[in-house]
Amino acid sequence: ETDFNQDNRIDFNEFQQAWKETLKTTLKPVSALVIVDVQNDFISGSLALHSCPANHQGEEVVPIINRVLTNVRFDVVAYTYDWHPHNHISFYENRYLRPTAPESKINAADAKLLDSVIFVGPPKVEQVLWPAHCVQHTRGADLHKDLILVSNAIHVFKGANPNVDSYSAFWDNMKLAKTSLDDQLRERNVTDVYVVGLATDVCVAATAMHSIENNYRTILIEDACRGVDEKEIEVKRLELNRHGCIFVESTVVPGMV
Ligand code: VGL
Ligand code: ZN
Repeated sequence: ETDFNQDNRIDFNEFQQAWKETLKTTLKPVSALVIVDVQNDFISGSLALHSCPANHQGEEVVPIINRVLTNVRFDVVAYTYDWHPHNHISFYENRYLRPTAPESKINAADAKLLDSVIFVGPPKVEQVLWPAHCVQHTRGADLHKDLILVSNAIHVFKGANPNVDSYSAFWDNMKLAKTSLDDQLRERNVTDVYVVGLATDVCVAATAMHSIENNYRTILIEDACRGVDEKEIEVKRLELNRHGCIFVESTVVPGMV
């Protein structure tokens, strides 16, 4: 039994081409800071009031992200927005709007806040029921007022489909639709993606995972994130680590003083 297989040998030119690509990113990395969902509802609004993300400490990420933004010369900055219509599937308040699938352990009508329910669809999806949050064009969906906004940034809006949630800023939870983030990063030749924001174990983790899947060198700046659940944060940390995500404190990011 051998791994060597005549038919699977890579062509020498292909090999050389692959190395050229590797060398390009090794010698000249292009960095992007992706700032995930630093919106009022996750800091002082509906989710924070239900002691959901951030353990009420979501606002602590703002000065840290600002420090990173002002000290580190990122080639690209992207802001993501949770951006839901009022009838969104993730809202606890909307649990009567859709029929529960027979295999769901909990009927949506009997569900408690943060329970997970399977809806019939289409598409059939398992969904955690969050308090209504980040409704499009409301104050709760605005970025925190103290967060520095840089010009020429990318702005990505996700979760606009009423029937499918989107934790990641790259794909929705069912991978039915891609946002523009990957194309926009690629257009700018980004190789390295630094992820910060809210919530560590939900949208930050999902975004970091898809960043790795899209072959970006992915770095999560831990002190610039806050999460919902300590256990879940650890689970996601191990999973991301296993897939090659790098975890750092903001103080060691090149350029930080
Ligand atoms: C998020 C819960 C629901 C997040 C978004 O941004 O982490 N969490 N929607
Ligand atoms: Zn949401």
